[in-house]
Amino acid sequence: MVRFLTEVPEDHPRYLSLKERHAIIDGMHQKIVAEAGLIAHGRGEAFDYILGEETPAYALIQEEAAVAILLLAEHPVISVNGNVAVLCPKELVQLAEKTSAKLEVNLFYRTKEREKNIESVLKDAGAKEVLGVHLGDRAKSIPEITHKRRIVDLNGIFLADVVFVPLEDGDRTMVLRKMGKKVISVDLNPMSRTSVWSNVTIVNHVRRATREMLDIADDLTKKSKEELITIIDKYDNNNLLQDSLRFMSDRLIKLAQKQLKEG
Ligand code: PTJ
Repeated sequence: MVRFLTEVPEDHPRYLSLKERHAIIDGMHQKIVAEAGLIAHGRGEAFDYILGEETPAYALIQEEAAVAILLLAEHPVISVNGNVAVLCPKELVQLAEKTSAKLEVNLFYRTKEREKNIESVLKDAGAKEVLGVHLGDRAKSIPEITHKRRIVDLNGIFLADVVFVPLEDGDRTMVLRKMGKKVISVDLNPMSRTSVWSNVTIVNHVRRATREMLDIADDLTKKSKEELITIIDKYDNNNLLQDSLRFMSDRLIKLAQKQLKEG
């Protein structure tokens, strides 16, 4: 469990954002989050500010397609890094339960210490099984990747047909696609390599996205296989990425007009 060390005054106008920022900093001190995770979080914050820190309508369509793919998968795996272990561990564990997915720790800045710490965070959040740790003979290597994200679990990402990668750096997404796997990502930056290469890109804050996916999963588990296939067939990731960029640019124009009137 992450110990929250920094007190944030509840009456602060940006309480939630500050609380989250300090959770990431505390997570770094406790060797859960990588140092670069702070920079990645800051980049995400900037994009979320443009979204107005709310889920736009297009993201709900992306999230629905993502859940449909997870529910139809034979071996779905949720890949967990340091940032998401701090931001939404319970949501990830529950999503894994609802979609029969496995949880696997997969790190860019992989150390044994961080692996074990993230495993503990997930177990504290209710996970019964965590792959990607204590690998031994189960360690497999993804071809073409030279950094440590290449190390995957034989029973997890290696075998998976669908991999959910909340918060990612792009090159693995491309290689996973080349290996014939479907990739679902969450990235507030719709222009990142991960966003462009994923089968389904959710352009939303990972905490909001995973929470909403839990409700969507409750809804979609009541649907037939054919209905889930229809959701996926109708889905066009490229169109939705364009919608997300349009949403952001419209927001910026509206903000500029407001500023002009008020200023
Ligand atoms: O824990 P590790 O060792 O696996 O390392 C994880 C990090 C995040 C450091 C590593 O994957 C990394 O360097 O990622 P990047 O290349 O900085 O990409 C992170 C992407 O996530 C950026 O495009 C950010 O805009 C986006 N992002 C950051 N915070 C959020 C986010 N997207 C959704 N929700 C967020 N809260």
